[in-house]
Amino acid sequence: YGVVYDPPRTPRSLHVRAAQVLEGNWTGTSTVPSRSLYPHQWSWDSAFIAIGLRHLSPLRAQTELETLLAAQWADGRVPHIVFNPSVPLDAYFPSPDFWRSSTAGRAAGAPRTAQTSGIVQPPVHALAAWLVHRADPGLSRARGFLAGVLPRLAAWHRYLLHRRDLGGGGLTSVVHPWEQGMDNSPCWDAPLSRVTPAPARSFRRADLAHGAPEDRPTDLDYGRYVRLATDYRDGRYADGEGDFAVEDPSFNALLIASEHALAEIAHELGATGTARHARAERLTAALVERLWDPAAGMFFCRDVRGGGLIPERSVSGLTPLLLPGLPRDIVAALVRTVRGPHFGLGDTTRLVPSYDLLGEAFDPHRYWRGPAWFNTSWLLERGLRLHGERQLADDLRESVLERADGTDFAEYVDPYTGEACGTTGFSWTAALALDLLQ
Ligand code: 9WN
Repeated sequence: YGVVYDPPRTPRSLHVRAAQVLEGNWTGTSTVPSRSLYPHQWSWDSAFIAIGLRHLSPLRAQTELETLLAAQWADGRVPHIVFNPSVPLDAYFPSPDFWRSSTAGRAAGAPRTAQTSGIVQPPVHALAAWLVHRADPGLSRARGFLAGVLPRLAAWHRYLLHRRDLGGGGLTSVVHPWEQGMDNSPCWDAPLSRVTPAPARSFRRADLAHGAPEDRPTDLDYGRYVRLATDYRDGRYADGEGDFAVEDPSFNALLIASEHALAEIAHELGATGTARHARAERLTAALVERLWDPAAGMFFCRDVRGGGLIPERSVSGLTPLLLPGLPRDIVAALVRTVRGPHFGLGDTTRLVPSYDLLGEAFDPHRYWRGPAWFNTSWLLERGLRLHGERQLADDLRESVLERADGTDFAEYVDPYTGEACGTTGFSWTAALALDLLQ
């Protein structure tokens, strides 16, 4: 007696630490991907973040999406970055003075006050909005959340399907590697080789102050990114003229999944949603027709300017597994491919590598040229579960949680060793771990 009861300290749970990452990265109206490397709001990050945030605060999750959509351009595009005006210009490159959205973007209807980039990112937003709604339908209805976002999401999809059908086959094209979200994927090497890089001295990278150069894209890649973005800006962000146009399987699959979600949203608001489901099915057929490669057992990108499929195996070509309307033989082939030697899931790897383990350009540390990312594993986990591959999905879920935990929510990891790469305290890693914990 006389002893004060003082229980041994237990390590803080994964749930609590994930919540702390998201709390620390919250600005009051949205969440930055990383305080150091990415100090603004990013489009597809916010969608993934909202999917996790809904388990902590449905209100914050709704606000995250509303903040992003408030910066939508009048032509329907949702910008890939919404800049935080209180962050110094040199904290991230390219900064608002590069994009000049409120002047160069005027013809395309950029907002007058908010500063944004002029390119887009994958349309995960309608899927996120639907999942966020379902986390707390009462709050969502009371705030008119879905009724508020539906017109914006519909305009966003319209922009992609009409202004960005550059190949003429019904699919959407990306006009910059940053749009697709996997910046330096080897899929872009061939189409990028036709782009004359901007001189290295004409810009100053900010990312190298926070990330190891061997984990980031090269200076040559950056020269080409800058050239493409400069040309797009100088053309007043009009679509259809640039040197780079690629139909990407992951970008289009996310659009299709979001189109299905938009049908659910419309249905919830009293419409039938049938036409949107039908459109999603037509897009799925176009995806198979234009991008499926039976010999490889996966989807490839199509180089719209160069005129053919790009024979590089990237995780992007597996992502369509998340689609409900995919033919059974294609589902079976994708499952074989993800377990086979090129991706090694459950064999040599525990999270899905971003690129072909046997590919010439494979590098286990360099960004999207091999490392495993948490958002792509989350998407594949959903796809495997949807198509009845329960054991594979369970194992992948376990690995995502274990690596998120063991790396302090790394941005990405070495696909063989699971070692952390890039930054830590990365928002979508924390958010998607939270989602899988439920
Ligand atoms: C350029 C924010 C973004 C992600 C992308 C990822 C990376 C930016 C960069 O970071 O891209 O948009 O500066 O490298 O590739 O997927 O959205 O997390």
